[in-house]
Amino acid sequence: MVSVLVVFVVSLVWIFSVSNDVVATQIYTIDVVNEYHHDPGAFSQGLIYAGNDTLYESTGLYKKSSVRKVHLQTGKIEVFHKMGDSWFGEGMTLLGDRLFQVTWLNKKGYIYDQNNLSQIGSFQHQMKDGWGLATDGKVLFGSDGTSSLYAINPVNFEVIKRVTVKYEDREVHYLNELEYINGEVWANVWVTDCIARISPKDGRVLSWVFLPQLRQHLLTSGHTKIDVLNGIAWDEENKRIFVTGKLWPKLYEIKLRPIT
Ligand code: DDQ
Ligand code: CA
Repeated sequence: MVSVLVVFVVSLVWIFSVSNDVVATQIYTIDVVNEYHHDPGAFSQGLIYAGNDTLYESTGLYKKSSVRKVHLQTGKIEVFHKMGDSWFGEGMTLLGDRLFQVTWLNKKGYIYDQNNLSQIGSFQHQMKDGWGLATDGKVLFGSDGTSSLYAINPVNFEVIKRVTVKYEDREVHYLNELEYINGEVWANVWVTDCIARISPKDGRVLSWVFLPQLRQHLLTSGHTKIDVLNGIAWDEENKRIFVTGKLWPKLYEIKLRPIT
């Protein structure tokens, strides 16, 4: 009788801890700390913070794609590189002193000098398409609009590793702009107001950031031409997170606040 009771209690504790694990996925909302001007003509596809109040941004759309060096406080474009009319700029990251950028449907990427944005190289990659790029300082992380997250060798551009991104047991598709933050890869999920915080080791979504208020506020204040949330940048030194969107007139510094 006593042993039956012990088994029962142990099972209950076990079930509770397991189910608790499932509901314990942290969900964050955000608070806006600062807002800055952002070029409303920038169809943002890649965003990086490089220190010294300097952002780099890659923009898309045929005939309009570009790479920019932007002053954070003013939103002023300090250096502008226009891409060829037939290219659609996508994710971009800074590794060493070079910017690596992918394009949408061509499996082709470009390498730029971070100072003058002159094109100093190009590469072919093995992802389905080019969507997001980020780096941990060693490898490139890439997304291609599927649920795959790739680790890519920055010298020969071969895929070192591919994980399927999953929240619990469901695949998370449409992974877009990326940022590497404290061992995690953060990803904008295309056409949602959500950022997935992913373990690059196994693709597990560790937590979610929900931030619909930014796009909604822009819409209700009359900015009806805006597109989706896209663009995450991380200032490692000052622990600042920046986000923006495609054709958004603002770029925001945000802080996360847990709501679960
Ligand atoms: N992507 O950034 C999510 C990868 C692609 C966005 C494409 C938006 C549509 C633009 C129209 C393209 C005309 C072919
Ligand atoms: Ca980024």
